[in-house]
Amino acid sequence: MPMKLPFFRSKKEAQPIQAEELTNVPEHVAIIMDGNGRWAKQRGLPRIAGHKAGMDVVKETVELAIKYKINVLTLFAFSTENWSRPKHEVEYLLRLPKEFLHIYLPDLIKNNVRIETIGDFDSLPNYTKEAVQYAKEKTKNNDGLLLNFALNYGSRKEILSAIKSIMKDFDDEKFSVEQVDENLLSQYLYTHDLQDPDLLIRTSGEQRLSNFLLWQLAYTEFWFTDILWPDFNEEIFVEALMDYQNRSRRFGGI
Ligand code: V07
Repeated sequence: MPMKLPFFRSKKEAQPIQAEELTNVPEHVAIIMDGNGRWAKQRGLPRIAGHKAGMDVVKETVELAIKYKINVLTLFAFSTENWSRPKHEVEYLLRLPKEFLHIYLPDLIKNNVRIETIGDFDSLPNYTKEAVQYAKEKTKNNDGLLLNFALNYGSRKEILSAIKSIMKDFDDEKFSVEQVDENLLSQYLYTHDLQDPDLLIRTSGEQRLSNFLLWQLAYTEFWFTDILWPDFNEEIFVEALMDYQNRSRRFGGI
């Protein structure tokens, strides 16, 4: 018999599992929010309708992360590969940060959320940069959930740019070859002051990393679901958290 704990204890009670009942919650959860286009297609809607629906699920997921006492939530919002999509889709996607913040920033501030990004920020359009920079500034002293958006992010690019910076600093005699170790390289990544993710979630049935956090996910638990991102909800999230809890319990038992 599979030992799968239900989100609801029993149909009769229909009492959701309390946040306090989850132990060993991952401190840092990273999510590849896939399946927005497919969700729209299934409804005969344009792809951008899926992105919009996905945006609202981001806000719901932030609330869940707070409820379940997660410290860091890293969301893959825009990859360096996304530039090759049709121009109107790219433009729509890159307007979403501003739209999201217009609607939700006051609430995020109220909830003590700090907003950060990883990725090639400078190459983003001004309308994206300005809105996100404003939000970072407004939330920089908050010490609740760290909401970290991967924006124009690509892991190989990140590692390459780290290597280039390391070589420059080596040229400037800041350290010797012997001092180049994992810790030093980590300090040159976008994630330099972030702990590595404990749990990676990818929606929509794809089971690959798609150039996301290749270095940082070395020891991370992976969790995949066929659910499309706009359908992601508390029940699915709790299932992922419980699977993580069970894996870490087994791991701890050895
Ligand atoms: C985007 C919605 C979620 C599904 C995946 C693709 C579409 C929220 C943001 C965002 C980013 C930075 C920020 C505030 C909000 C976002 C993009 C796409 C590019 F500071 N959702 N979302 N950014 N989607």
